[in-house]
Amino acid sequence: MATQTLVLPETLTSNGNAFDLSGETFGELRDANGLLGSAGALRERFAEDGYLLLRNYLDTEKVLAARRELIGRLDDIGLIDGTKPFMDAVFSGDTSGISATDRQQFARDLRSGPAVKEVCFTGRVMEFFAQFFGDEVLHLDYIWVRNVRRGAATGCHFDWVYMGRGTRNLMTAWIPQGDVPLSDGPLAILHGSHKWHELQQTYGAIDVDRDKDKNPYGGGWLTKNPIQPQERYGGKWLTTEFAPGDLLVFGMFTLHCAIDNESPQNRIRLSTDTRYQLASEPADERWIGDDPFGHGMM
Ligand SMILES: O=C(O)CCC(=O)C(=O)O
Repeated sequence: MATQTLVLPETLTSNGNAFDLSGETFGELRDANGLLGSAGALRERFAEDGYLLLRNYLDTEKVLAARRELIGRLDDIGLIDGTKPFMDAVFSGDTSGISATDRQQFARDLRSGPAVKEVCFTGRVMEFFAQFFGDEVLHLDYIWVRNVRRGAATGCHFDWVYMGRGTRNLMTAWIPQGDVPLSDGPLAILHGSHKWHELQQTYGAIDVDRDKDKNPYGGGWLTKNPIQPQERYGGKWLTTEFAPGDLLVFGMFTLHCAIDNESPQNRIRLSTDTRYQLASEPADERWIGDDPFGHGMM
């Protein structure tokens, strides 16, 4: 039985909008470690919850190597405060190196490091999806590296609006590349949202590239305000404090957002998100290849 261990602060926000932290509307993600080894039980839980959380599942050393690699790249352009422990990834406050750097090239450098690729595309993650899908797995090649400084957060969205040109049976792996305590802006999942068919047929039917300029959401996010979908449809926002080795998996129609990074130490939140499917099913070509362009190009 999952127990509630999360100690909540007075307020938590996403893009400045406060969550309702009362017990019926906010809680903690439950882990699915006890179901490992039974694909049927994992699929059943996923169908029920719209996500699976596996604690301490990935090779922690490899995750820490990926973290080191990412921080090294941020440090190369002056974003890391050298007076603080390197692995804390404390923001230097100096963004002059970013403006001088080609942002797209820098994002490419972040996602193409060997240690990050190893965590996302080999070993435990692939083993998990092989078990979950029960057949040969294809990973999309794009690694979305999030290096989120204080004050920033991802708005509420379905991943499908960005990568909906292949199978609907596509899964996201959100991997904390290091500790992500509540203060540093972890991901939150709106429990129950994967069953909201009306939202799938409205907002969920947009394609951010095809419907560029003419979708009512002005981009890929449903809203910046996590309360809004809850007021309309219900559901419970769930999050947790993540540690290196944790793996969070969810589907294309599970609404999620990030909590604002309010790190008192000014830590940069580091995570990756990547996608997996059955090799036999159609894949969204925008996310495949040596240097996939992702969305926003066609
Ligand atoms: O980490 C984030 O801020 C957003 C991640 C996300 O949207 C995803 O994993 O699909």
